Amino acid sequence: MKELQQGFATKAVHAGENPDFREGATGDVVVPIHLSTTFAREKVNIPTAGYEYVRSLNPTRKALETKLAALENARYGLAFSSGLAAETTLLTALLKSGDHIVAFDDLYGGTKRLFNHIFNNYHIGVTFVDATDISLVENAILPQTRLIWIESPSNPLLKICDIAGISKIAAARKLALAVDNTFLSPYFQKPLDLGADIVVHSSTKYIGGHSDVLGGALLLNSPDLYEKLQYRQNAVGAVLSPFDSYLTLRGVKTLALRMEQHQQNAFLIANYLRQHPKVKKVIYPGLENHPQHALAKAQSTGFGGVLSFEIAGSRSDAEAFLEKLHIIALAESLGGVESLIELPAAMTHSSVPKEIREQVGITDTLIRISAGIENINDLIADLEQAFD
Ligand code: P1T
Repeated sequence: MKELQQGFATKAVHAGENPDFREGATGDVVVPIHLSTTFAREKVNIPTAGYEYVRSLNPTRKALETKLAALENARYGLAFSSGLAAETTLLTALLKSGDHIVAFDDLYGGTKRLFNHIFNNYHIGVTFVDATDISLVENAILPQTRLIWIESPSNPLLKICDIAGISKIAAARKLALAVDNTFLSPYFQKPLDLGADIVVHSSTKYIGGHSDVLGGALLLNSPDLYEKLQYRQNAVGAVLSPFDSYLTLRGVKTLALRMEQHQQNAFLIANYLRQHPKVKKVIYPGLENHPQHALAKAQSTGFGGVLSFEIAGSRSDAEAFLEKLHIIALAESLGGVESLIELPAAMTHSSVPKEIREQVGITDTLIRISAGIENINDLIADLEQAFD
């Protein structure tokens, strides 16, 4: 099958899962879950079809890695046991003691925790900047900087940064640019096409899509970096299990359909919230009043399914509102078929100190919604009764 000419939805279904018609094979339409932890060989020095031991290579995980690479227009893909496992493995491949990272000041709280409380112990420094302003990124680069790390849209403030612009700075200074593409998924944005070096995913979110599997992925084009990452993926060992690879493969097949519905519901919720007297501010890149709306439109093919808003009142008003919802689940995470809502200050970003949260704009009344694919009337009715 010629994969390069195929459309996104076709690749989501077929890439990495071409039926095997060779003698002895069964022509499975769906890649089986290969549970065997080890692979026998006939000759001491020749692993059968390249397979030796499950941590280094597994056929189900390989199929997922091939599919995700196809979706991100990447040459190579690697699947990990979580988004943070992918991030950790990448950081070990790119950095050594004494190196420095320039990172967006609005990132998933767990990523900040990884930089500030784990990698700092290995003398790896980080400077956080508002990456919506490219000059701040450039000015933060030190002689020992090796990596620029961004999310766009960012979590939870949905800020957008200029991926192509930052990739030019990274290339000119010979730095690696990693873009966490979790919020838009490859359906709406392809950072490698915009010049990024590595795409990072928490596949726990839209890629898995059903809130039932934890995973992470790295997608890239450089053969040298791929070799380094493969080595570390095996050496560190944070690989995606065969069963979780299967669940993710199953989930990602409907990514195109789901993303359209997530986005449609996010738009309708954003417009509903915008006119509500108890809402102070709605943040959604699809709204024309979003400060980087034009940039979002130019570098992505959609705005995604996550939005945030400021509820009028105090933190206890925000908590009372959240606790009254029936359909929309009060839960961390995002990107599943079910709508989720959360209070970043108390939940996903509680590991970020309060003064830093306030500096970047994560107030105690900021609420984040991951719009699911349910009937929109039911979602709006649920919000309405919680406001009342
Ligand atoms: O949870 P895990 O699969 O390890 O992925 C971490 C991660 C990485 N990058 C982004 C942008 C993320 O949003 C996450 C995880 N985020 C949540 C759990 C959340 O509710 O925001």
